Amino acid sequence: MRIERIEIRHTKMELVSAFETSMGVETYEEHIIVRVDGDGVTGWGECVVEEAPLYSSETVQTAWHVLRDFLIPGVLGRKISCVDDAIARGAKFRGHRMAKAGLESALWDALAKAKSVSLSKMLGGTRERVPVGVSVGLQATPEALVKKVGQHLEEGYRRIKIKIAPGRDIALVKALRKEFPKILLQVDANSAYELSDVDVFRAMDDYDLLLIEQPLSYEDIYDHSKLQRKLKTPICLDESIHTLADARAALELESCRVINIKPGRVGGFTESVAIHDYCASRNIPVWHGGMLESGIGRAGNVALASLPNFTLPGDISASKRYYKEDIVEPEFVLNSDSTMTVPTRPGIGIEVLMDRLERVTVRREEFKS
Ligand code: OSB
Ligand code: MG
Repeated sequence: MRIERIEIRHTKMELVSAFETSMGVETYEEHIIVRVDGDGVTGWGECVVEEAPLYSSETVQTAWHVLRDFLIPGVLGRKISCVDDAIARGAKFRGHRMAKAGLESALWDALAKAKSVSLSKMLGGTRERVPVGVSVGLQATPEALVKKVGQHLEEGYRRIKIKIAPGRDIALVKALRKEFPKILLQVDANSAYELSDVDVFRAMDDYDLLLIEQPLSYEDIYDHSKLQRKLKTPICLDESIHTLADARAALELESCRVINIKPGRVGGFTESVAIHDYCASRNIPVWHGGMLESGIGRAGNVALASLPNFTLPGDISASKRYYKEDIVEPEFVLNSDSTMTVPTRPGIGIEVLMDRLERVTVRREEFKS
C-alpha cells in the first residue's frame, strides 16, 4: 500500500484513580496516537511515551520530534508491502523505540486491514481469549491496599500485581497474603532497589509470589543475575529488556526466569514476536505488560498476547479500570474467567470514536505526501 497521509496526535486522558509507583504519581496519561492512511485504509497505533522520562528515557516531546523529523519522512509517499519494509527504513536511527513502535503499530493495523485479517492472526496468535490481571499502584496504607485488591478480586481479576518501593514492600506483601492466602500475586519495583537490598527480596521468598518484576536498575542485566542466584522466586525483567539481544543476554546470564514484553519498550510488534519466539525456544514464559494505554494500544496488546508463549496473565485490564470513557468501541471488558477476548475483525478490530479522540487531543500534526 502507498502511504498517503500520516497524522500524529498528542493526547491527554485523565485516569479514574491516581497511579503511584516507585517512579512517582500519575493522575493522567499522555501518549501519541498515530494514524496512517493509504489505498483507502486507515491504520491506528499508540505510542506509549509519557510526559516525563521516568520509566523510559523517551518523552512525548522526543517521540514527536523523532516521528516528525526522521521516521515519518522514511515511509510517507512510499509503497510499503510489509511492516519489515517500514522497519528497515527506520533501522538506521538508534534507540527511540517507543516512537518506532507507535508508527510500526499503525502500519501493522493498516496492512492487516488491507488484507482483511485480524492483527492477532497476522502476528501468529493462536488464542481467542488471553489471561489478564491488574496492576495496582502504591496506596496510602497496607489496609487501603488490601481494600483496593479486594475490589479488583470482586471485579473478577484473578492475578494481582502490586507496586513496591523501598520501605513500602514486604509489609504490603504480608498484609495481602494474610487476607488472600491463595491469590496469584506478584510485585513490581520499577528499578527502585540495589543489589545490597537482597534481604528484602529474600524475605519475599516466603510469600509464594509468581515473580518479582524489575527490582534493580533500569538497564542492568548483570546485577540481576547475581540477585536471581540468591532467590527462589523468579525475577522478571521489564525495563532492562529493549531488544532480542538483551533477552538473550538476560537468559544466558540467568538474570531472570520470566520476561515482560511491551511492544513500545522493544520497538514494536516485530521485535516483540522475536523475543516471544526466543523465550519459547528456551522454555521461558512471557507475559504482556501495560503502559496504561487507551483502547487503541490495548487492542494491539491483546492481539500480541494471543501468541502461544504468553502463558502468564498480562497487565491488560478493562478500559474502565483506567479511563471513565475509552476512545474506542467496543471498549475492553473483563470476562468472568479473568480473560479478555481477542478482537477478530480486521486489524486491531475496534472502531476509534473520533469525537472522543478529538476531545483528548492537545496537539495535532498532519503530513501529506
Ligand atoms: O512497570 O509495568 C510497569 C505503567 C506505566 C509504566 C510502567 C508500568 C506500568 C504498569 C501499568 O504497571 C500496567 C497497566 O497498563 O495496567
Ligand atoms: Mg513493570
